[in-house]
Amino acid sequence: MASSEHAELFLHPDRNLAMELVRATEAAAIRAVPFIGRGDKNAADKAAVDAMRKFLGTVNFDGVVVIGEGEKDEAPMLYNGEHVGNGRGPACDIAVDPIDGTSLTAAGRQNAISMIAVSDRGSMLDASSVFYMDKIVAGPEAVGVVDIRKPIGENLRALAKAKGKPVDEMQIAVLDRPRHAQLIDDIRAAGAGTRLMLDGDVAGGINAARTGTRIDMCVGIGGSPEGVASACAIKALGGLIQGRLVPLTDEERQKGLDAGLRFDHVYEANDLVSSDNTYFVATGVTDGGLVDGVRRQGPVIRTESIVLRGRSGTVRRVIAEHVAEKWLGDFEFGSVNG
Ligand code: VTB
Repeated sequence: MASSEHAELFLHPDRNLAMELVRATEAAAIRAVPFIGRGDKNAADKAAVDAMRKFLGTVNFDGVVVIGEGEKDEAPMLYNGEHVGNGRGPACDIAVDPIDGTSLTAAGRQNAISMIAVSDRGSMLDASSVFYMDKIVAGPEAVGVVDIRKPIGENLRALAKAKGKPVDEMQIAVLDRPRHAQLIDDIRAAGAGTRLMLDGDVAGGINAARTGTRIDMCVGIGGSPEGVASACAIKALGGLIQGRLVPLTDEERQKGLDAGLRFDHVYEANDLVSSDNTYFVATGVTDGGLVDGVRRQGPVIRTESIVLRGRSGTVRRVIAEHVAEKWLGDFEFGSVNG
């Protein structure tokens, strides 16, 4: 290999990275299993964080956590700014959510995932000073057709037309929150159906952008970190994502302004993640519309993951069978069956 090629390989994440990172989301999902339906979301999160960090340490890359478990003082691991990976290899930004849906996991509900998003160093928006982002996510047909500045009814009709289906067949994912009462009314008044989510708008957005799913669009106010992580996936899928930051207090607004964030701005995919070299990996913790949850099948523990790579647009579904015995030492897998 020519030395410039060699240098290039180490400057940017290469093709193997996502396939290696899937081991970290698999490990986090497996370790979260004993906590499914046990009512303790912090314990579930801690188990997943520990496992993810351990596996990340074995991967050849030099990652900086842009979106993690929070500030260093409150988060002992995977805090914003922490270096992860073994330090050898491409310099990356990384967004981690060892469990998106800790409450879902603790309650034993569907749709909890473990996820990692990666892009070239310096390319992810650090929106951590403003918690909420109003988002709209849809598939490739929506690009140039749907716009977050327009009323939802107009967007629905435009997307239905672009997809060649009647509006009454459109299904829109929205987080089930009181703040979305008007939005939900407007979607239904326009003739479409809602798919209300308890949590997990990253998975909702990916399902909206992929072909062959039941969701056509994902809208509403969710976490801004989730918006940036979703953008890595949506870029790989060629879909549409737009976001507007929603400060709740004057203090948060000021913190956002100090961090260089804007409130009069529609953040497009490229504003959320400026690189096209993105990766997104998610493993199911509990069963969901995106991926199946972890399940025990006799001597194996089965995981299902989705692996997206921006440069090629490839979507991989990775089913892994882990030797249960190797994982069972530290905890009782109990009656886990998905
Ligand atoms: C969403 C959802 C997440 O945070 O982003 C949400 O996708 C936003 O906050 O799973 P609220 O719960 O306050 O609405 C989560 O629920 C948790 O990170």
